[in-house]
Amino acid sequence: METWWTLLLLLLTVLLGQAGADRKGNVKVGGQQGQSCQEQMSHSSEPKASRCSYTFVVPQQLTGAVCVTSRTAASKANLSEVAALWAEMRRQKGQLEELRALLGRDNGLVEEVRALRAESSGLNARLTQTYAQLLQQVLQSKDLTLEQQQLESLLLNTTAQVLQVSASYNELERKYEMLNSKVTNQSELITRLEKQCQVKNTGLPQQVFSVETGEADSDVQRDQSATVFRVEPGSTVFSPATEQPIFLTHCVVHPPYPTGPWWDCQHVLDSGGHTSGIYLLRPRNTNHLLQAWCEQDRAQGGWTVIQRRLDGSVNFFRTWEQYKQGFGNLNGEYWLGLEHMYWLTAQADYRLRVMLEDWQSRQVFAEYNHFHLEPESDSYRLRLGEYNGNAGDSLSWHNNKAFTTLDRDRDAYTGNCAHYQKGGWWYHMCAHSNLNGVWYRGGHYRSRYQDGVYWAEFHGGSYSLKKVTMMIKPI
Ligand SMILES: [Ca+2]
Repeated sequence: METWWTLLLLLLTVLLGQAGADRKGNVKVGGQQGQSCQEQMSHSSEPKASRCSYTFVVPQQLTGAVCVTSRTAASKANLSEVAALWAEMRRQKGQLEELRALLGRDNGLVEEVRALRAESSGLNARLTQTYAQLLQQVLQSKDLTLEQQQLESLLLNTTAQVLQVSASYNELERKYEMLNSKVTNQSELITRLEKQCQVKNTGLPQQVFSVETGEADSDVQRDQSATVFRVEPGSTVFSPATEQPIFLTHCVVHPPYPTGPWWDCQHVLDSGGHTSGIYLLRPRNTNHLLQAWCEQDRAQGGWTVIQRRLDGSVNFFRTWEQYKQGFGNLNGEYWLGLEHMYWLTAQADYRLRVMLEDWQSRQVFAEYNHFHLEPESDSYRLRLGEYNGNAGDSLSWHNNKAFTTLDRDRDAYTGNCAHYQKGGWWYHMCAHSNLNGVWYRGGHYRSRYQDGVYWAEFHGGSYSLKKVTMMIKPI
């Protein structure tokens, strides 16, 4: 800065000296600038010379004089002050710029803060709204749960009522069948008595009747302790207990061979009973009496029928107790009873033959070289041998499975298969065969569940078979 000021002074001096030369003309002392200074010197002697207070310095090295003001110190002070002020001013200006820049940034921050506040307000509003919605949903969910519980309770009550009605209906049906049997029996009794009278009158050989005290004729026996009587034709028979006339349940003519009870139908055949029909059986070493249909005409005979379907006349959607004791009509559709099957198959080694017939009268069979049931304590678990036949094997899948009914669930399914399949069977998860299902007319059936009388390997699960017979025979 000082150098800059010095140069400025030198320039001013030169300009002043030139101006003086222009005014006086021919002054030549050591150069033009020297002349100018001398002239100024002469002027300085004048009264108003104080106005010009220059000091002439003529350095030898310079070609012209250098003018320096006599008030150099003061001027320097003023100039330095000015310079200081300039510097201060620039510094303050700089600070001002910085402040402006900061202010600008602060303004930006303020805007950001405002925007954030606005956004925060928006978020708070949305949060409040979401919370209110959530609360409403929770309240609605509670209401729905309550309604669902009420519906479930209602459903359970309704199911219980349906079961009660179903049980009542079954009971009524049973009573109806019993009464019907009584009427039939009485009619048969009258007919037989008439025949006996005719025999007596005509002198034909006597017949021996096996009779059972009881109410129904061909119903699967209800009283296992029933007594077997030999009745002479023409005699009046009374029940020892009730003194009521005994209903002749069936008439088996067997003069050539001894009367029963027999061990099984093979025993009947071996004893000369070649006619298919109802026989009284008592497995070896037991006092367990039962009646069964003996099939002596098909597959070499000797077969004890344990199950038969042929016309849909009997309802097979039954309870455990009914499946245990047996039900139906020995002349038609029936289930021999798990307990009877157990006693029969416990006395010897048996095989099972399943005979099937479709609605086009095509007949097939499935045979298993071993068949027996475990006792009731093991839910009459099925034990089956190897398959042979032309129907396909739809029972081995049920091997080693317990028996399940609508009121006793022993299957591997989470629900009760008997409810869906409408029968009782050695259900697994659930069935490849369902021979105790609903008897549908015509074969292919439509149902919500696979509940027909089917054998999956023969026409599949949605085809209800026309005729089915399950029968056993000792090996
Ligand atoms: Ca189950």
